Amino acid sequence: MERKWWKEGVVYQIYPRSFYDTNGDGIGDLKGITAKIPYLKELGITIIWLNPIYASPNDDNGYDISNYQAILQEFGTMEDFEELLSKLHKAGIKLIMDLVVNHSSDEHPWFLESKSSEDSPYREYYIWKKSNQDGGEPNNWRSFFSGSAWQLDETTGEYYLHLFSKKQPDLNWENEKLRHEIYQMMQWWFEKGIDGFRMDVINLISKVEGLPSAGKDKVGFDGLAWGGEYFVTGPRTHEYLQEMHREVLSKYDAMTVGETCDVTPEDGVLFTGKDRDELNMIFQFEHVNLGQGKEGKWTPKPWKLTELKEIMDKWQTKLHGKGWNSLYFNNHDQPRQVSKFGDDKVYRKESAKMLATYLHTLEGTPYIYQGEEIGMTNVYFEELKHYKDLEILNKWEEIKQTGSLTEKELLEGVHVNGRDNARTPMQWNANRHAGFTTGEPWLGVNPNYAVINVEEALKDKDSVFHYYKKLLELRKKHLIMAYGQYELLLKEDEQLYVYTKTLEEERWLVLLNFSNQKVLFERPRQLQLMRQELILSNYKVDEKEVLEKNILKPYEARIYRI
Ligand code: ISL
Ligand code: CA
Repeated sequence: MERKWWKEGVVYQIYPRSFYDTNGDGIGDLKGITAKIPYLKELGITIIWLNPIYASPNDDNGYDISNYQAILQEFGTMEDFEELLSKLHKAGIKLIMDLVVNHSSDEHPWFLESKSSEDSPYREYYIWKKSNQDGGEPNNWRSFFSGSAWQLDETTGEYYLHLFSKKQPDLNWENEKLRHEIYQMMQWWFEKGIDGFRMDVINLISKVEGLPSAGKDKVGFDGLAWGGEYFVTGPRTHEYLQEMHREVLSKYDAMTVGETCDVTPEDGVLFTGKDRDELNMIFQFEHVNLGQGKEGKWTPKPWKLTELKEIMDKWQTKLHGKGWNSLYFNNHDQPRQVSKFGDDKVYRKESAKMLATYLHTLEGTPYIYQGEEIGMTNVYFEELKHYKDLEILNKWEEIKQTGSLTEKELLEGVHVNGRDNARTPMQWNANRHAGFTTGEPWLGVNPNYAVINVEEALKDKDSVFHYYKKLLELRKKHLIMAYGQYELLLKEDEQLYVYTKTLEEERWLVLLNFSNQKVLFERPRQLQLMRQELILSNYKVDEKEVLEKNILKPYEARIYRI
């Protein structure tokens, strides 16, 4: 096992817009993060990942960048950033930034230049095409945010590609000049002292030459098609990442995590393999995409524990000794984990602790998304108009035209999977707007803040927060949590998730009840117990209770040394 700080650390993800507002404009800011360093320190995290804080027209909350080397005014100044970074480092916390370079904003000077004329030196910074023979879009690709992935620009009469919103034109990575501009910009941030990058949709940067239309069999209700085969982990992806590593990453003790959709563990080994010189780890999506129906996330359906086991087991075993996993259940794009994978009503605390026990005992680096550590839940706004996310709003426009879902059906889907579930303001206390702002918050707070908030969690010794704190302390003491090899038991069980962890002579057993019922655990015969020492549990357990036939309470979690 090769020890690394980014393997042993625990990452805390901050969505700055919703974290803490210090000037009453209803928008979280950098000073707000600095103010909360003592809180983060107490929790015990060692790395922070910040969602984009760069200059942006905010079509997609900062994922549309108009200046990669300036701070979004609403968030503060470059001085505020420098102060944050130096205070984090003083507190022993590292900082990784979001790198969004599959696309920029359409208001980036590169794009303004690029669209001005076919002869612009910046033309080749983006992906331009003439219309097809019928005068329509160059191909049939659907964008991630509904509608065609192409937008006609009047100035030159050509279309530009945007896999996301039309204000997020895709950068042309085929262009070496563009690539080197990006490497220089990354270097500039490293020289400022940051510790790494989370790379947005980094496996979309290489597109298949000619940008062919997807097959007729892929065309959907909107006449468009998912063109993933032509841009997901395209032909030059690994070449670009190796070049980036050579030019920039290899010069720093950097942490990198790539956001990669539609990847297999085999891809995972290619992206994160020790000798590949690409990335340290990736975010894969298979487990968070569980339970999607005919219109994907908008039409949720039940998922089974055996499906989750199959996915996670595959990633755990196939990357062991070869690559490295990142461990997460939620982030700024996903519903709250306790709502999706646990129970956000009766067993909110129990299931939040159980899920934490799971993620923090798998092999890999765990990520905590802000508010997860106090068990924040999905928000169930009563009308679509209360949501702000363009993914939701674009889908709403789309269904008005296609009629593929009713408004009520869409609202139900949004309640389960909408991205704003994760983006409601952090709940600090029971005061107005959860203590997030003295003004009007940019997105409504979750009405449950009177019960679920940081102040409450700090007071209650039995809170989700204090359980996370214990887990993080344990992780600092016991290398087996990060590095131990995972082995699944009771593969077919639909309620219990049981596995062992092994590191040299050390062996742990993790017992998790993923259901809201009492479940009988019968010790599998192949599981030998040399000893039985309870390390952590989310209910009171009689330490003398012998592991043989035991009743596990709803969402119970136990870790034993055996
Ligand atoms: O959120 C999703 C599910 O509908 C994804 O499709 C998501 O858009 C995808 O994972 C890419 O996410 C990243 O890039 C987007 C940005 O909107 C997301 O917030 C970001 O995490 C475009 O930059
Ligand atoms: Ca503010």
